[in-house]
Amino acid sequence: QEYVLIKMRVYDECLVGELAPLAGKNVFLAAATLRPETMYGQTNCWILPDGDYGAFEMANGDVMVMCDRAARNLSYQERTKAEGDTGKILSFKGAALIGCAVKSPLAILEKIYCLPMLTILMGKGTGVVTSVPSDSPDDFMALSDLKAKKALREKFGVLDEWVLPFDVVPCVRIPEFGDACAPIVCEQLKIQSQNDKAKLEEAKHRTYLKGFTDGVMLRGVYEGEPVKIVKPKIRDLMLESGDAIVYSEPEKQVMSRSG
Ligand code: ZZB
Repeated sequence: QEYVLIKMRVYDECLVGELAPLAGKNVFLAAATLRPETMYGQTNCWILPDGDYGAFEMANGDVMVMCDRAARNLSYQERTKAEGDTGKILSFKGAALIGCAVKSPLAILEKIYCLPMLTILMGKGTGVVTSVPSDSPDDFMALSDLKAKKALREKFGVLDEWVLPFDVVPCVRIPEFGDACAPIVCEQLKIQSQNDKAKLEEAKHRTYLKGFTDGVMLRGVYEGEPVKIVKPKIRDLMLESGDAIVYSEPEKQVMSRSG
């Protein structure tokens, strides 16, 4: 599987507390995505609060945050100083990242926050997931849960201002669903929460392929153009600017929740 790793720049003022050893460095959260064309619609970043994460120094001096397994993979993709050496400089639980503010490439919103998502799989991607609630049913439901449930926010120390002001940012039009397919499909299927696994799977089926085959860009330099034509161009744009890198993962990597 080949992902695009989006480099979400952590605002310097967030490098405090457990993250203080990273102060003064260029720190990025590395989010693995298959939908680079939806990056305009990012509203937050998802983290598993009790997941194991680390900060890794790359060959170019950037520090990237992800799970160990992803860093190990990158260390064999010529991204670290020495092959097989992840360059780990700090270990922490996901909880340390909640509330961290980032500037993410292409995002219309200047500042978005790290929030808890309980369904993140640590055996896939980097364990850092960028959130596009306009086009991803999982993201839409996880954000809706946090907005609706004060107790959930309190449980994870999430401040209202990190969540309540954030609404979907449409970025792809699908004729059948309008300018934001995820809320529409979640409504159609009467999905209740981020834990409604079977229905969310169905929602993903209904939207994933159509976003590619029928989607039209609503944002950016390719506004008005079909997703199926410009998706690779938007990916290349981010790779060329250095805002993203390619990340490959062995197909049969053992799935574990521990990373
Ligand atoms: C932005 C985005 C916009 C995504 C969208 C999806 C959608 P797949 O096909 O199952 O491999 N993701 C990445 N890593 C994880 C993880 N560890 N745990 C949970 N979710 C993860 O799914 C790849 C997508 O799953 C990635 O692409 C990422 O979210 C998420 F409009 O990034 B995506 C209908 C889906 N739409």
